[in-house]
Amino acid sequence: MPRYDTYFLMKEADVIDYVQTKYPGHFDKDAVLTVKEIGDGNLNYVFRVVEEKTGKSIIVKQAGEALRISADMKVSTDRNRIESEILQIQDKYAPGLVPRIYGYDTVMCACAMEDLSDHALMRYALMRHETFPRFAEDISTYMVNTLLKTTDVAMEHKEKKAMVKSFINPELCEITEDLVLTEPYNDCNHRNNVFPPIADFVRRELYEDDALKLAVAKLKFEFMNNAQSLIHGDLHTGSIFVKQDSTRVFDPEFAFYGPMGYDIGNVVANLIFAWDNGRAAGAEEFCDWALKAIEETVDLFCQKFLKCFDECVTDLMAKTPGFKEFYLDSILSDTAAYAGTELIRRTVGMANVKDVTTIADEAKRAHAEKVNILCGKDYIMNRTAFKTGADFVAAVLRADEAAK
Ligand code: SR1
Ligand code: MG
Repeated sequence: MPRYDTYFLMKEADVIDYVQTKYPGHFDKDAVLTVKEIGDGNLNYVFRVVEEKTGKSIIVKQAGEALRISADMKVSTDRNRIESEILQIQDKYAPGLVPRIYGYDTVMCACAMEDLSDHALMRYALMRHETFPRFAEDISTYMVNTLLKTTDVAMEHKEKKAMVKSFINPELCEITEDLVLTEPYNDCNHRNNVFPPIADFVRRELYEDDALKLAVAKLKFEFMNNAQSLIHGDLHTGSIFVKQDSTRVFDPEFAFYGPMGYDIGNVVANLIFAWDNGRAAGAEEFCDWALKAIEETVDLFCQKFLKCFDECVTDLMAKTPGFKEFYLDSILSDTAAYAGTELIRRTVGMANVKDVTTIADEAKRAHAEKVNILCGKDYIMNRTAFKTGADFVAAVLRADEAAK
């Protein structure tokens, strides 16, 4: 029997023994267990272990040395430690909005966590045009609590710097620097996935737009240098589980100290992908909900941010009248800009989203992709103009008209 003192990539057949060895007591030692690999992301392996008789279950998530999306891409397995530690921190700041971590193993680069199989992966639920009335309320609470409370505004500054050090995540950040903030504008690594019917549009609107490239170059260096708060780093709808009365954010392996607008912008952009899908299917009620969810997410974030700022501000200078409004303004401007980079990179970059790629009708998919690119450019080039949820929604509708 392996003693798990040397790393190896587990197969389904290894996982029951692993769970019984590493987490004794979670199941009876003679429990009859089944295991299935259910991972759906680009990077890791996710195993669900279930005891049918009692309904008890556990998730084991293991980081492989090569990424699932591409065997050529190798990334440090330390991402599993980062993810486990961050989920434990976030459970304190945003209780009930992240999965519980039972433990993690730095040798096997695997963590065990609460099974949320009673929830649905948000991206797939949205592709079925299901709506979630609690979503804006929950995600705005999650973002205010995990983002504002990890800044220098709220934290003791030396403690915050120790967190910056502990969660430095150079390899995963490099993926974002390349896939989100470089390649969509030049295809320098020849791995963009451009939908052939819009190839000329992409060349004209992205590869040949020097003003856009300059704006994105500034955003790239803002991403790399603004250690503002402990961000999730990949807050798309494939990192969120939902059911009607619950929202849980998981998979923060891209987390590091960066600009909080990156997370908020990712949520906005991924709701737009859901809207694209609903629009192509003629699901009008769903589309209205998606736009409302964008509006409410931004507006609730602003309201809760201002309240939370007063409750948790510790820095004397940050208490200066006018500072919190200035700070929120800069976050909204970053939110717009990074919503723009997410819209563009998921449309033309290496890692696309199924909401859009599964639109079967070629003309409708081309339209959706043009909307994403035009809306993304508007968010980036006019970033300081987006102050309310309604401003964010208006840009989607403008792009929809312009793409016709
Ligand atoms: C190589 S990983 C591709 C993408 O998947 C992750 O979820 C991140 O979004 C990353 O950019
Ligand atoms: Mg992920």
